Formats: sequence, C-alpha cells, structure tokens
Amino acid sequence: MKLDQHHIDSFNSDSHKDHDRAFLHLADKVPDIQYVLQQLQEFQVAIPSWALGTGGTRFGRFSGGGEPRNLEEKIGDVGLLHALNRSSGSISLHIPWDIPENAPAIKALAAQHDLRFDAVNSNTFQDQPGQAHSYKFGSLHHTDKAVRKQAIEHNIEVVKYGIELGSDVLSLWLSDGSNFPGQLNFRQAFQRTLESLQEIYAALPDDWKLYIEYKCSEPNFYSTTIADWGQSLMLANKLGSKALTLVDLGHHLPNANIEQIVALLLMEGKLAGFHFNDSKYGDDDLTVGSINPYQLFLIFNELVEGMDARGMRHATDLGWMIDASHNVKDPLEDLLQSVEAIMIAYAQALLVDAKALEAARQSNDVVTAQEILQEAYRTDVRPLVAQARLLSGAAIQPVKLYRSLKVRDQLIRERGAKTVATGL
Ligand code: LRH
Ligand code: MN
Ligand code: MN
Repeated sequence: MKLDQHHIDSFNSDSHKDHDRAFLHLADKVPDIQYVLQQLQEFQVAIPSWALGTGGTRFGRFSGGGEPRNLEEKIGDVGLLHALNRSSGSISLHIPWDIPENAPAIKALAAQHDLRFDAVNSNTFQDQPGQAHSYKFGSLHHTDKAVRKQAIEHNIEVVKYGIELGSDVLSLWLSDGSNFPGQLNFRQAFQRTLESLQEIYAALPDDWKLYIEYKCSEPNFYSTTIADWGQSLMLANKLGSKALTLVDLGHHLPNANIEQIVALLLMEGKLAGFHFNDSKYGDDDLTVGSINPYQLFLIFNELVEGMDARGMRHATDLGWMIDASHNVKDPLEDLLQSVEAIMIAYAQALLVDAKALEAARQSNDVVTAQEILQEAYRTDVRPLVAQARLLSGAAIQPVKLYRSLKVRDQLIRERGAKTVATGL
C-alpha cells in the first residue's frame, strides 16, 4: 500500500488551527527559528529492516499480522513511515535476513519511495542453513582459521551487496565472547579479531566506512571481545581512518555516562553514529526516549555542540539509525514514536543557549549551567517538530494519521494475519 499526498494534506488541514496556535506561541521564543526548522527538515533517521516485524523474546513471539514477507514489502513499510514523517528516508539492511537478490530492482523500488540504503549489516552471530562452519564459539575471534575466513568472506560479500545498492557503510557487530572464566585468552581473541578486521578493512572501497559496534554482554555473559567503546576505539585506531566506533545506546553497563563517551569519540573524529533505542536493564531495544528521554537530550546536546565545533553537518556527517523493536507494539507505530523521540531530543538540543552555557561553565556557575540545559529540555518542542514535518509535506501527527487510515488493517488484508518478518 502507498499513502496519497492528499490523505496527508486533508488530515493536516483538519489539525491546522490547533497546530498553528501552538507553533506560533513557541516560535516567538525561539531566536533562530528558520535555522532550527531547516535543521529538523534535513535530519533523517535510518530504519532497520529487522524491526518491521513484531520483535521476539526468547520466550515467545506474538505476530501482530500484516508483517512484511520479503524485502520488497519491508521497503514498502519504510516508504509508509517516510511518507508519514519525511524523516525516515533510508533503510538499513541486515544480511542474510534480507538479501537483495536483484539489486537494481530493489534500488529502483526504494527510489520510488524516496528511500536510499543506509549501512549494510553483517551477521556472524547465527548459523545459516548450509553453512560450512559454526559460529557457536565466535566468528572473527575464533580459534579456528577456517571459521574466521568464513566470517571475513561473509562481511566482504555484504559490502558487495552494499555497493550494488549505493550504500557506503559496513556496520559490524560481533557476538564473540565467552560465557565462563577461563574459556578465552582475551589477548589472543582481541588480536585475532583485529587481524580479521584488517582483512575486511582491506576489501572496503576507499569511500566506505566501517562501523564497529560494541556491546558489554549478551549473548555471552562473562566477556565480550568488543565489549566497550575503548575496545572498539582501539580497533578503529589500529585499522585506520575508515573505521569508526558505533554507539548503540543499549549496549552499556547500567548508568554509563553515554553523553561523555559520545563527546570524546566526536572529539577524536572517531564517532560513527548511533543505534538509537532505550533500555532500563540491558539491551532492551525499547522505543527511543521511552525510558530516559533526558539522557537522549544530553547526548544530542553533546552532538550539536561537538559537531558545530568541528564544522560538521548534523544531518549527514554521522550515521543515524534506529535499532529498536518490540514484542507488544505495532512495529510501524513503534518506529514512528522512536523517530519522533529523536527529533524532539534534537530540537531541544538546538534550543540550548550554547554561548550562555559556556560562559556559565567558565565562571563555574553550576546552577546557571543546569538551568540552561533544563530550560531547553523542558520546552515542549513538539509543535516545532510538527511544523518541520508540515513544511516537508508530512503529517502533523503521524501516529494519529496512521491509525485513522487503518494502515495495519490494510496491510493485514494485503499480506495476511499470520505473516512473520525476518529479523530479531
Ligand atoms: C546487537 C545489535 C546489533 C545487531 C542488531 C540486530 O544487540 O544491536 O546492532 O546487528 O542488534
Ligand atoms: Mn545495535
Ligand atoms: Mn543490540
């Protein structure tokens, strides 16, 4: 199914009056409103192809129906999201969950929805049917050279698919690690990982990037071979300028100061970008901003300040991706909420009076520094984000329109009530 612009326009004209009042009230207080609106309109967040079905837990999976049955239908779903918010203009593929067999046709279909291909992700954390060697004891860090070779070749194959689709990033996450003390020689495992990554890096085109994602635990619960930002950064530094550290918000030990990590990686020119999600306990993959929106704002505050200091373009100079999926929500509604939460945190960060904050820091005026941050955070910027959407031809209230058009019912009619999308 495809959304007609007239659906969006007529929905918007119904909600126009209330929105205009709220927006004008806010616009009065924002010094550089045109700049903020323009930044918001440019900002795009990639949608993961693996989050378009209802997510599972290891205890069960409850399909909501109408889930995309193939890559074409996944592109259709992301097209719907992008039509609703004009902020989801790309899709990130996980291979082999999604294999673009006929890349030119897939690329053309994406273009029809105004979508491009973001980072391509490799998967060496599961065994695939017919695979020669098992990843039970890891992939790039494996003690057996044949397993490492298989994992290296898979990554190179993923890059080939990415080239055909017009992507320019390989995003790599390893589940490699150990479950029990004594199982692994940490130093050797790290060294083998580096050597494997060097082979992948050598196969990367010059204009490509390699994003190295870290994660403190799961599925290994004693050690992870790339466990934290320091270990990812060590690898990225040894590999070269194309290798960068990817921050997935759910991959830290509890209470980690992620905004500080982000600030320093950015300072070093080694921040790849993000997998956005939220969490309370571990890698919960909950809707962005649903648990700790203040942390998300603080991260964006570091990003805006740090990117401005380095002359970087917010929309294009880092990788912005969602990595969240849930087992009780309609995945499309969940993703609309996630994108909205990101836009809100970004808009709030754009409102921070950076000069006054720096002055407060210089004079050690702690109270004023806190007031400045919280002034921005406590501003209800939703009308600002909605105005940016309106200017881009998107819906003022995407979830409301999605519901009023009964999109899920239509998808169930088209695809069936029992379809299951590939992914987590
Ligand atoms: C690992 C992870 C990584 C994978 C995705 C499916 O927890 O965050 O990004 O590729 O989940
Ligand atoms: Mn991730
Ligand atoms: Mn994760």
